Order: sequence, then structure tokens, then C-alpha cells
Amino acid sequence: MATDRYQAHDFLGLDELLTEEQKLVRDSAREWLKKEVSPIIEQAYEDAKFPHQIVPGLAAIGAFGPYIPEQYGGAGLDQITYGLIMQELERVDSGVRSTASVQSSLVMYPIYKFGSEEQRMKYLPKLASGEMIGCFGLTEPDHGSNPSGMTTNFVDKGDHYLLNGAKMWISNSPFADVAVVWAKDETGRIHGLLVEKGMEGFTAPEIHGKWSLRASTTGELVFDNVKVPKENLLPGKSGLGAPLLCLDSARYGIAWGAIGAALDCYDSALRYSLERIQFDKPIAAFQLTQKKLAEMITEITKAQWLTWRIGVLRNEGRATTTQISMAKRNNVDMALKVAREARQIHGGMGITNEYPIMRHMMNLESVITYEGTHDIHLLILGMDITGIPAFK
Ligand code: TGC
Ligand code: FAD
Repeated sequence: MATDRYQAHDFLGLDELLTEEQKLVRDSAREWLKKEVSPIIEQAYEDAKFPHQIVPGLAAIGAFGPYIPEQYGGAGLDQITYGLIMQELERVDSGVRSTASVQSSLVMYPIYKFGSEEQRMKYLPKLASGEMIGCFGLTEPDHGSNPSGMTTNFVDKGDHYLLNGAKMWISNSPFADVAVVWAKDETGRIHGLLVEKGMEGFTAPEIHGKWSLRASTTGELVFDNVKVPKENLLPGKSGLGAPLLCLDSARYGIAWGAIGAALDCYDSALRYSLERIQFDKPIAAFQLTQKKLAEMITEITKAQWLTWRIGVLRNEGRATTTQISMAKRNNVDMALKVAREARQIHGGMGITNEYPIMRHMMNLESVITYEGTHDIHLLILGMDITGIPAFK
């Protein structure tokens, strides 16, 4: 990408409702990302390699465990600040936000929420500083939207558990130091286990050939009679509700992140339309271009306010799973549509890596699928408003 010329857009004055701390954290994240990540992200994407050199910087801007208490190494920030950090990360690349989402909401959060004090002290400070990277294993080759059907299982062998099975599509898995793995015990009850790199029988091969989220590494988790120490079971909560609670937190972060990707596409399209001359005028002077831009900023603004409100509710401990589903589903779909319109405004240039549009568009195809597909979120909403589950 050429120089990052991004300017933020706040059509309805949302900034007036943010605290000084929220704006400061967001602006510092934006500044660091512009300087350190924007210049390297296109190459990382083309090489299909997560840029490991940004890990200390991500930790420094509070991207790892923003809302985890400071006593465990987290940043102790509120939910809106967490969302704003995710927005800034995804403004640059969904894969960078993915790495932070997994580390924060799918690894640190379950250890903080369901872990013992020993587990918290052992893992959280190192995960917050980026000294350790984690991953989250819920999805299996035959169980994606329906995780309750999982077959990964463990049996009690007296002084340890014996873990068998496989997980698929796991962000960060090939280089993760610790995996939060969801598996069934002998009664079929789901529990979280902390599986560490190097345990005998545990491998994490990379999945190649992705055309989306290329700057984030994705892999499998394979367990072949892995002996897991008993102290590695998360004691605080069992059942599918435990991983689903983690997903609430990650999906909320994604709702903010998608706004970031949309803002970047809109910003680039607005600037391009003012600079590109056709028929002796900037293309921004044509009504059809103005329609596209006006609709883009309208949808972005609606998403900003929906998501901010859910942030307020989360700060008060009142946001529901369904409200989060509404925001994740709406915002990712909105961002994809904005990316497609922005691509049109850029004409032929829109398909090149001179502009971030195609990268955002391809990334968002993963984002609309992971953490619950677009249709699964619709069914979650449908169940809430009718009282009738239509999953099965
Ligand atoms: P269901 O019978 O509805 O619920 C099972 C139990 O869970 C409870 N529950 C929740 N608890 C806490 N928080 C929530 N959000 C909860 N939702 C449900 C529920 O009360 C019940 O408890 P109990 O005590 O009665 O047993 O479950 P179901 O099997 O019918 O499935 C429901 C469904 C389809 C909505 C759910 O399974 C689902 O959300 N599926 C989508 C799967 C998904 O999102 N996977 C994401 C994998 S992780 C990922 O994609 C990371 S990407 C990382 C990146 O950013 O890079
Ligand atoms: P399926 O569940 O097979 O769905 C296929 C299609 O069928 C979808 O359109 C879906 O909406 C539809 N469908 C399924 N059930 C129904 C129904 N009841 N009614 C109507 N339509 C239905 N998982 C993790 O655990 N950890 C990770 O870190 C992680 N990272 C990921 C990173 C990437 C890049 C990707 C692509 C995925 C990742 N995932 C991860 C997995 C992700 O959560 C799953 O891909 C997602 O939940 C969908 O599962 P599936 O791919 O098996 O699709």
C-alpha cells in the first residue's frame, strides 16, 4: 500500500460521547498502526505470513487483553475502549484484529473467567505481553456451526487426562504456545483444557491456500493420545455455554472491527473520487458516485451507533448474546457491501494492492463466516424474537 492517508469519519459526532481515555487509547493505536503496520501489511498478505515483528507493539497498545484486569497484565480498560482498539486494528487488516481477538477474548478471557488463580498467574501476564501466543479450538472438521456435536474427547487416567481428536480452522494454531481446547469428558460434558505446545502427540499443521485473511495464520490441532495434566482443566465452567460466552466477547469486538474495515474502504473511495478526473470532472461530481458515498457513510454511521450502544450495555453487564449477534451480523455484511461499492469507485485501480479494498473484501469473507456465520446469527435472532429455535 502507498502511504497510509487514512482520516477518520464521525458523521454523527460519536466522539462527543467518548471519554478522553477512550479517545487517547484509540488515537495512540491508530498512530502506531499507521507507522508500523500499514507499511508492511500488503507484503505480509501477499506472502501469507503473520508479521510476528508486530507482536510487542500490539501488546504495547493494549491489544492483548484490553479489558483483563491489570493485576493479570491486562490493560484494565472498559468495553468501548476494547471495541475501539479492535476497530483500529481491522481498519488496517482483519487478520491483525483476528490475532488480537483470539488472544484477548478466546484465550485470555476463558483463562481469566473460568481458570484457577494458578492458571491465571501462569498464563495471563505472558499472553498480555505477547511473550506467549494462544489459540482457541472449538471448530472440528465435521462440526462447525454445530459445535455441540464435537467428538474431541478426554478420559480420566487417574493422574492425567488422555486427549484425542482434531480441531480445524484454528487461528494462530501453528505458532501458538497454548491452546484452549474444548473437548467432551466420558459423560459427554464439554470442558476447556489448556494444551501446551510440545506435549507429546500434539501437532498443529498449517492450513494453506487461503485467499482470505492471509496475514493471519490458520491451522489444525491434532491430538493423538495427548497426556494433559489434570491442573490444565479450566475448573470454573463446563458445558457449551463456556465457549459460547467467550464468543460473545469476540463477536462484540468483531462488530467494532468491521466498522474499521468499512471506514478504511469509505475513506479511500472518498479521496479517490475527489482526485480521479473523468469527463473533465472529479468522479465525485457525478450523482451516481455521490449516491454510493452517501449510502456508505449512512450505513457506517448506523453501525457505529448500534455498536456503541452495545458497548454501553456491556459496560453495565447487560448486553445479550442476541444483541451482539445483531451487531456482528449487520456490521460485517455492511462492511462487505461498503468494500464492494468502494471497489467500484476505484475502477481498475480498485483491484490492485495500491489500495486496501480487495484485501479488506477478501478478509471480510472469513469474518462473515467465523465466530458464527451470517445465517447462524440470523437464526439466533430468529430464536430470540419468536421463541422457536430453527437450527435443527
Ligand atoms: P444451545 O442449546 O442453544 O446452547 C447450549 C448451552 O449454551 C448456553 N448458551 C450460552 N451461554 C453463554 N453465552 C451464550 N452466548 C450462549 N448461547 C447459548 C445455552 O443456554 C445452553 O446452556 P445449557 O445450560 O442449557 O446447556 O446450543 P446449540 O447446540 O443449539 O447451538 C446454538 C448455536 C448454533 C447458536 C451455537 O452453537 C453457535 O453459536 N454456533 C456457531 C459456532 C461458532 O460461532 N463457532 C465459532 C468458533 S471460534 C471462531 O470462529 C474464532 S474465529 C477467530 C478469529 O477472530 O480469528
Ligand atoms: P458449516 O457449519 O458447515 O456451514 C456451511 C454453511 O451451512 C454456512 O453457510 C452455514 O450458515 C450453513 N448452515 C449450517 N447450519 C445451518 C443451519 N442450521 N441452518 C441454516 N444454515 C446452516 N474456529 C475455531 O474454533 N477457532 C478459530 O480460531 C477459528 N478461526 C477461523 C479462521 C478462519 C480464517 C476461518 C475461515 C474459520 C475459523 N474458525 C475457527 C471456524 C469458524 O468458526 C467456522 O468456519 C464457522 O463456525 C462455520 O463452520 P463451517 O466452516 O464448518 O461451516
